[in-house]
Amino acid sequence: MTRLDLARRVRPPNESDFPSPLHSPRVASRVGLALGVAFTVCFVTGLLSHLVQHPTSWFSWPGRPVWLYALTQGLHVASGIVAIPLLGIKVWVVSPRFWRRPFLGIVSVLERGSIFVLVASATFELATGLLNVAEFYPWSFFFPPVHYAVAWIAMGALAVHIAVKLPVIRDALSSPVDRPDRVGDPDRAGAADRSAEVNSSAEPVRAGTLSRRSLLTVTAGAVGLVTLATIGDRIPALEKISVLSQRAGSGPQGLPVNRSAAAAGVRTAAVDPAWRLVVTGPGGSSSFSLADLRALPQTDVTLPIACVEGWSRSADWSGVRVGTLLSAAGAGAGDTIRFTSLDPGTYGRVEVPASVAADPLALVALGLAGAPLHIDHGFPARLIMPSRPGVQQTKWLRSVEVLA
Ligand SMILES: Nc1nc2c(c(=O)[nH]1)N[C@H]1C(S)=C(S)[C@@H](COP(=O)(O)O)O[C@H]1N2
Ligand SMILES: [Mo]
Repeated sequence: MTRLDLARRVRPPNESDFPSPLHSPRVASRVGLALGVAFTVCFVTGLLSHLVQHPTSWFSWPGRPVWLYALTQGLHVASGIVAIPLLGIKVWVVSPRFWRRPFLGIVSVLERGSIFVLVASATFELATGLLNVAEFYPWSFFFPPVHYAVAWIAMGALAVHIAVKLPVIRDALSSPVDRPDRVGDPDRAGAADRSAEVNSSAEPVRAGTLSRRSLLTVTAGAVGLVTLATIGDRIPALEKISVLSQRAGSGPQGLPVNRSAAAAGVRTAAVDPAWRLVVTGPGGSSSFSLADLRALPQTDVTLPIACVEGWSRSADWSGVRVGTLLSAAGAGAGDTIRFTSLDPGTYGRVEVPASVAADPLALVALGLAGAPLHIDHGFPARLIMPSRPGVQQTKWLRSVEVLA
């Protein structure tokens, strides 16, 4: 074999090296439609979660129904999880096009550039989201702002991609998936056998290969499977079949624990008899021992913990209404309330609008499931509010401050 022969043999592939009829815009557009829906649900619910945690003047998040945040965040994680197999299959279906010549030229560069940005940012979002759910952080940046920023890049690239492809998408979606791609179809992937296909009513299926419909069925099956494997994080009744669910099994008092008292370094401080809850506002400052808090009127509420990682569990809490403490401290409707924990970590300080903290269902909880809080659930006192992210339900409370 001459050198020239060898060079020819190891040439980069051509689009026509992938003759399978599965590499068709009719398949790509259908998988793409499902992926577009998943990305949109994921983006909108992620945006909501961001706004809930970063209040702005034009946005307020309702406290009812109390499970609303559990629902939107559950959808966020569930839609991200189904997007993983969808993205993999979509990229495989269109992959022969990556080898189309010419590589250069303004349209080609724009089109491929946007697809590159889309695939890279979407992969980054799905990978970091999944690792975050698994509480594995093999990176040095703080997850939420980066995940949030890259989401905008992905959605921007998705908008460009859909705009560029709209004629192809319309055409591909408006005809049966098994219909052969038209001769000269600019988005036809495999170039082989065109003449043979024109007059036949369905794409020829070679022995041992999947039909397009079967590929779509397999795709739907993959989506169903990953959903069932993880849905127990959100629906306790399905925990048994959810083999991949992160929170299967439960922590003390029937509720999972993300960060234990030992991990937060508060084991000693939390059980110190000198512990006081200090409440400060324009009306002055008061401090409450656990006995003082127990002597105040007690309220029972049933509210879910809805972790940003997608798991949620409902529980019965009892304690003192935050609103009772706030009116004594002289909080006004437009104030911000800061809750501080003994835990010096990221979730040891929470700020919410006074209207959220004064919700009649928002408690400084002292009890859970009919017993005093387990230390891992925030003994002696923790915050629990309706329809708020788990990261804001701070445990091992130390102080409540009214910030004007
Ligand atoms: N002080 C403090 N409070 C915290 C956390 C924390 O790390 N430190 N984790 C939060 C998170 S992420 C969640 S989901 C809930 C979980 O509450 P649980 O452990 O009682 O189930 O607690 C929240 N409260
Ligand atoms: Mo969480």
